Amino acid sequence: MKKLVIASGNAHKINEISAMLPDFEVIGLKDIGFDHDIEENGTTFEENALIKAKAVYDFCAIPTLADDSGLCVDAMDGKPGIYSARFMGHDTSYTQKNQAIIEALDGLDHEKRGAQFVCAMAYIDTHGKDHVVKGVLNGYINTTIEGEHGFGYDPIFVPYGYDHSIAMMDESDKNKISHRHLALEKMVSIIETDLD
Ligand code: ITT
Repeated sequence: MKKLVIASGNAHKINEISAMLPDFEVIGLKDIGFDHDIEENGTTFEENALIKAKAVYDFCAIPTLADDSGLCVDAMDGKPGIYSARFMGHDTSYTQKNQAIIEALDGLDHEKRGAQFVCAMAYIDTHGKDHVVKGVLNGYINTTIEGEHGFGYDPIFVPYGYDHSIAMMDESDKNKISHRHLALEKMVSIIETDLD
């Protein structure tokens, strides 16, 4: 089977990406013995995805896919953005982070509650060449936290055209519309051609 490494320490991301790549053998950082911290010092999702993919490819020389993603809230000038994982500190619970975003938007009308889930993916192929794509899911920030599925900011984000948060969807439904799906849709033909 065609093998690639997912350069992520986030088990939720790895599960979603693996489910969307059923024709590939997806291995993780533990499988290759990679336990370094990667400094994500880029200024964009694309730069950070590339930093992660390169660090892992340089370590193992196996084709590597990395995901840098986050929530951009219009009324917060695009924050937390690339700092989504670090927003309010790594030790703060997502219930607190989600509540803080709802409070920051308190009283705003629906049209001012716009937000995007963004996912940049970087792939380093068998020849060491890099490829970067991006997927964006548009929606809005709800007034309450709802749902148990997914992770992170899913309980407060409602995609346009839906009435409930992503955390109310099961994983297979999220994977049909998510920012991660939209990015992977662009990347999959590149990976298939490379690993053919
Ligand atoms: P790796 O860098 O090891 O992949 P990470 O979780 O630190 O893991 P990021 O730096 O890309 O990854 O931060 C992504 C954060 O954005 C994630 O921790 C969530 O807070 C948020 N996020 C991204 N995709 C999401 C999704 O599908 N649903 C909810 N929140 C998401």
